Amino acid sequence: MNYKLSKLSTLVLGSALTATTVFGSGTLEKVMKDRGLSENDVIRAAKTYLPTGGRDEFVIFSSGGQSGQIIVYGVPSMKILKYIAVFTPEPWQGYGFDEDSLAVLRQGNIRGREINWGDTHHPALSEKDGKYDGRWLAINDKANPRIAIIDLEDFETKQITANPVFKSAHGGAFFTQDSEYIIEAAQYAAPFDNNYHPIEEYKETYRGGVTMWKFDDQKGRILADKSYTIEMPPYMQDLSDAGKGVSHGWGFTNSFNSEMYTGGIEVGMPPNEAGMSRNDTDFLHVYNWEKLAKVAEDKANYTVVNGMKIISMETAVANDALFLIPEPKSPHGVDVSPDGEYITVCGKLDTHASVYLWSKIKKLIDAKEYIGKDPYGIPILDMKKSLHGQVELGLGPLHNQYSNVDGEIYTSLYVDSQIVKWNYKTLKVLDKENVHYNVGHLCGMEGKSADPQGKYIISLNKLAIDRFQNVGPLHPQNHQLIDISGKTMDLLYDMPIPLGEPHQAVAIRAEKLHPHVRYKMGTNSKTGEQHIGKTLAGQEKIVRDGNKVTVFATMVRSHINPERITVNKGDIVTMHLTNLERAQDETHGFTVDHYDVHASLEPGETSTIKFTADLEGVFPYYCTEFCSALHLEMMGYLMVKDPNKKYVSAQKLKMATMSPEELKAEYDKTVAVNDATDAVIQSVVKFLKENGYDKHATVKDLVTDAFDQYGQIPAQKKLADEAVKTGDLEKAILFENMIWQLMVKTADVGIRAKDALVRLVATKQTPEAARGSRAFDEGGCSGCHVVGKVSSGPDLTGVLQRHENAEQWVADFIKNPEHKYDDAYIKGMIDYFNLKMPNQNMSDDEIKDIIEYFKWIDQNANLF
Ligand code: CUK
Ligand code: CUA
Repeated sequence: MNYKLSKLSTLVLGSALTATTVFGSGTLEKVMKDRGLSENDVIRAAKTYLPTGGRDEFVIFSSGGQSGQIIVYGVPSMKILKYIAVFTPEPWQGYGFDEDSLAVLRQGNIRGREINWGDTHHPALSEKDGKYDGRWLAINDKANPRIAIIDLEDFETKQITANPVFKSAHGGAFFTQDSEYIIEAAQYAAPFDNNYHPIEEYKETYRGGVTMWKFDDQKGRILADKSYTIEMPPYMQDLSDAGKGVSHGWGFTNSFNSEMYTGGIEVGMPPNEAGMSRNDTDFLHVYNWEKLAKVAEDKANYTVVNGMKIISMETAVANDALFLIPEPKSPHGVDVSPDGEYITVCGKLDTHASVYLWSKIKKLIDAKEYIGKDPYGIPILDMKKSLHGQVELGLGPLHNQYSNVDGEIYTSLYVDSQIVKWNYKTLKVLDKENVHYNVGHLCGMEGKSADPQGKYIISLNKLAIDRFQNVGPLHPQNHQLIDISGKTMDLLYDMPIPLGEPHQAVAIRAEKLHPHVRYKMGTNSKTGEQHIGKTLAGQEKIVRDGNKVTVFATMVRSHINPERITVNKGDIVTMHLTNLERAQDETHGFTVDHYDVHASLEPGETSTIKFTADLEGVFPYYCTEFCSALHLEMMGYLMVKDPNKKYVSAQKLKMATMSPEELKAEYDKTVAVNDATDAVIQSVVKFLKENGYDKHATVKDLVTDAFDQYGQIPAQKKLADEAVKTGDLEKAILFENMIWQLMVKTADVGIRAKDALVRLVATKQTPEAARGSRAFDEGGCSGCHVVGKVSSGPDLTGVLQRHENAEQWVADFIKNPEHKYDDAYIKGMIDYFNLKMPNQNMSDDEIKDIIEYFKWIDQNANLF
């Protein structure tokens, strides 16, 4: 048989079922002993282990800290799934290296300057009724006050919005309970305008603030012109949270440096850290954003600075929409309970958590009962009268998360390196767990939504110290997974995070996410609209307009069209690239060597790269994703000529050519291989149809992909036949080869579909049958017997029907074949195959299992 074909037949016939490994008894004990694992280790491993092909229950979106990106991983397996490019160029995704993603990245320019990184802290998931709806993800950049929006349909960044009045921002991003707004609080107070103001005028000209970004939750975009900023005193606003349920419509932001200390060690003043933490208390800011949104509709109520509507403190106060409540000094986290009634504030420098009660706060506000006003005229509410109570937790409490148990809350202790579980209603501490080391945020499963899921808490540790292989002075971060389903917490898993310092992470149930696997043909993934460069097969072209060259190109396994582009030195080259694939995961990457461009084109996507061809020479361009067996051939040349130079042609080499007879023989052979390959494909198609492939969505998708490839064959066949007509067999052979390529791709996907279908429709193997299958393979039986096929030995399908008292007969034969060599039936077999069944020294148990395996084969005989 022809090599190409026999290889394919093996694939088709031999890959339908893969043997399941069955470990003997005692294996687990041996592994535990060899690896020094305790029983607890093994239980923890089992709690987090995700078998190949399995899916996690939760998906985590972690901030990427100074990497400016987002990290996506699964829980409980802690398998990293993706880094989403947000504020920083990321070549694998083409982000920042093609024109369309650059357009998104450049939305984040500040005062006309390109910024190519971010300090991401707080990711947030969009909400409906305070519950995650799985549609949009937002994240802030603390260093360059910006908010980015990621679409969870394709996990791509769609928008970056710069805050035009803040100079840094920390208390974002936080969605309000119906995703009406995204909260972004400033951090380091600074003038709203872009002018110089002496630090001596800090109290007069420096300001804090909270920006309420209006969000269109249908389109998933921030509407800057419908957003507004609440001017706040130059206390350093820190974290925020949106009210929900009973406190919906309100926002909470805490602060430090209500001392308004401005340092100056260089002029002999005590340092910032001393002056900024002198007072016993700072202020929790409480504001009615719902009311202020209405206030901001009237021009008389706001001023505009750098294009941003500003509601002054005075206006906010006049509308009874801004209040301060003392909170223990230098707090960090503020977290609203799932029902919106309890607001927990943790102070880094205080050992207590303070639980405020919304109904108490509201009562004081309604009664206008104030204990005074701050220097800016903002009413101050009494701390004691606002508090539900305080609990001593330990050193350095920072952040909180909720679980599914009523009243249960988890708080990180930065200094103690512990997680404490306590009850914010009864104010009782319930349990503590050590973590390694210095934990910042916690991530509960939907743990800050109105519907926390419990089960796990992730501890986002700041230091890893001795937990991992030393990789130099810059250590990875450490995310530790903790099981909270029991009475006490149990630390399950350490995951090193090798990308930036993540601050907060948010978790969502995996089933709430519905990302797609391909784009509508010709989509600009950054806008969701049809791309101006959309190019279908047959529409490829190169358009010249002066020194502007525009290329409309397509990519499909395994070629780039066009394959040659010649331009003059200095030409500005724009290439629109469309990935024509419909097949899942068939991404093509594209680069032109030396020109610092790269695009990642997912199935159906169109993207544009642009460069000035200012280097003379020959530049290969190629597909950067290993997309098929002929991926290396997926290339072309950009040729850049200097129009002012004269090029002398080199002499042509004379190459030996084939005789017409040889060409004809080669052509015939190629066609014969294609016919035989097609027969194999048809057999797979028949199998798929007979077994109702279209009833199974995953299989159906694969078959669609396969036919996408197959459907391209007639066009190639036409070209081949035309070449034969004109007598150009050389060309005809190349087109026939192209057909073979398409057939292999079809078969490749077709076989995957067949495998998937067999797995779906076959009955489940009993443990005995699975062990038998393993014994059959390992004992060497499969060397001569192929199930469903006559090979060097007979097909064993139906072997249990072929003899009287067959189970016993077969068992005896395996145990002791020599005794039956003279049996008439066996004699015939020996003659036919010219082979004697050897004694494989199977144990009685193995033989029993093999019989069970044969029974399973017979149950599924139609599938082989
Ligand atoms: S922050 Cu870093 S640990 Cu920016 Cu929310 Cu607290
Ligand atoms: Cu396309 Cu490699």
